[in-house]
Amino acid sequence: SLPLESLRAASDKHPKPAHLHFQYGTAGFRTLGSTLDSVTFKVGVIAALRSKKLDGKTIGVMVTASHNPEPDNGVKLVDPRGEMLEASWEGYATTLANTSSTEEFLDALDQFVKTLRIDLSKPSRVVYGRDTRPSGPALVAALEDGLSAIGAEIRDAGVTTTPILHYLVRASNYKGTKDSYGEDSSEGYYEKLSSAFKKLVAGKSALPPLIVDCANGVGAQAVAEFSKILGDKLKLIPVNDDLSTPGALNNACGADFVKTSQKIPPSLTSVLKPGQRACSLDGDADRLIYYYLDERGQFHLLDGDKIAALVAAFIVELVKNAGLEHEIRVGIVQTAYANGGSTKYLSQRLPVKCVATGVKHLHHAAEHYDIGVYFEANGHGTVLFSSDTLKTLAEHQPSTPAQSTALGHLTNLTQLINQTVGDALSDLLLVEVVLAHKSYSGFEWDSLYVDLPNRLVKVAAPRHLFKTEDAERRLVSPPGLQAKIDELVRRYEAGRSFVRPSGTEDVVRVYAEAMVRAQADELAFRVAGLVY
Ligand code: 16G
Ligand code: ZN
Repeated sequence: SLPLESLRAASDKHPKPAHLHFQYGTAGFRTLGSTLDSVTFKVGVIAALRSKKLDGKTIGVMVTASHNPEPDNGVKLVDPRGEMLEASWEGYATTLANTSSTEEFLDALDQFVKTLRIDLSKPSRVVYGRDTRPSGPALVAALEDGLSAIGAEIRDAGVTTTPILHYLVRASNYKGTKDSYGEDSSEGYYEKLSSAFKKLVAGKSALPPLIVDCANGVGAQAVAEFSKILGDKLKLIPVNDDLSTPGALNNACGADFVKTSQKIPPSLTSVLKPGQRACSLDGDADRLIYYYLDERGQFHLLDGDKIAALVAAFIVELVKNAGLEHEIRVGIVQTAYANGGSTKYLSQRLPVKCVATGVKHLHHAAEHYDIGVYFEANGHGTVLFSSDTLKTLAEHQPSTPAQSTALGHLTNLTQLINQTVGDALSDLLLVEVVLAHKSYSGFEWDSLYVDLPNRLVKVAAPRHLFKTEDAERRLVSPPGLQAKIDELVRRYEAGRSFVRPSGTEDVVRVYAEAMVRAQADELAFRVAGLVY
């Protein structure tokens, strides 16, 4: 049965703030760090129970608020294969997080254990990490209180990137099996990716150095590690790698800043030369955005859509060169935010599916392809290889040296790519591999297709009134609003617009694109006017 005494004592130390409602959303629980103590404690208990439910498999917990402001924080659970928490548990987590007293929490917990028939005699194992936020250590202490109240076997991964935490979960659960994911340590992660990278660029001439904006977050740590191991193979120049100045995290830098404001971080003004590639990570290093300035100093964004196009084209070419185009079907998954230019370019070459925002939706849809490439426009994404594909790659007998080379590259890509979740560092190495193979600069990469001008605005409207269908591309409620949007959109050349409630903030988002800049802006503001 549940260790009620230790749970009661621990729960008393972590009372829920009255009047606050918590919701396990697309990115776990996420809000002001100073309000998350009780939630994080309860997540510790839930993580341990999830592990017991899954026969002692290792569960991950990451404390981070990613690209959000430094005072925010968040906590999310990672399932045994390194994936997002199973959807049905999001609701249980929300219910438990909102219990308002220790007695209520213990009752709900007891009910929960009974309903799900959790065998409490099973072991529980949990690995956890946090980003660099100042509120992190106290939240981790609360998490540890929850874990030890149940008696979980714990492992502290310390300050680490979100994708490394996902890697550790997968590596620890598949250790010593035929599905082994690499050595179960952060060193194992760096080693696995670096050695795949070195094999993939062997014989290629080294690219010019790459500027990496680390968002003043934990990504700086990973960039430093890769720089050490990769040496001359890839020269990384870290900027915004200050982990000690309060308030610096994600402030006027990082992937979200660049994508949203469509300009370079001010801190790069004196560093970035025309034509030079640069990229930005976000605060927990699971998003990546590239860009460059042309000779006229004009900014060119190479976002998640451009990364998807670059990577998918390269993989399709390798599959063909390996003589496997009939065995392996490559497909793309996007969201409504994908630029119309990218969707057009990709659909002429590959099957493309559109799903609702949020990594779990993209990830699951990508699993339906033999090789599934998914990226959100915001720079979060990865590539999944199905287990049949891995088998095909291992067993295929190439009939020419060219086939053998392509097959080798594909196999190395399966090692380079972090298939558990989007990973800024793994994606960075992947992009650099493709650029080296194609001898592309940012300019050639950018020329794959032309982005339609677009605008994203937030509207402070009551988001619970907004319901969508068709992968968030159409509103079903409030009634009548979609017809008005359709009516407006018709008046713009290449016009497209949609409205959806945010899953992470208390706002409604409006996206619009059109053939020319002024029209995209106008359409966005007029649709926003309808919403308000
Ligand atoms: C979270 C999601 C991201 C999504 C964003 C949308 C994960 C790990 N992250 O950051 O995929 O694009 O939320 O936010 O799922 P929104 O609903 O506020 O627009
Ligand atoms: Zn992130």
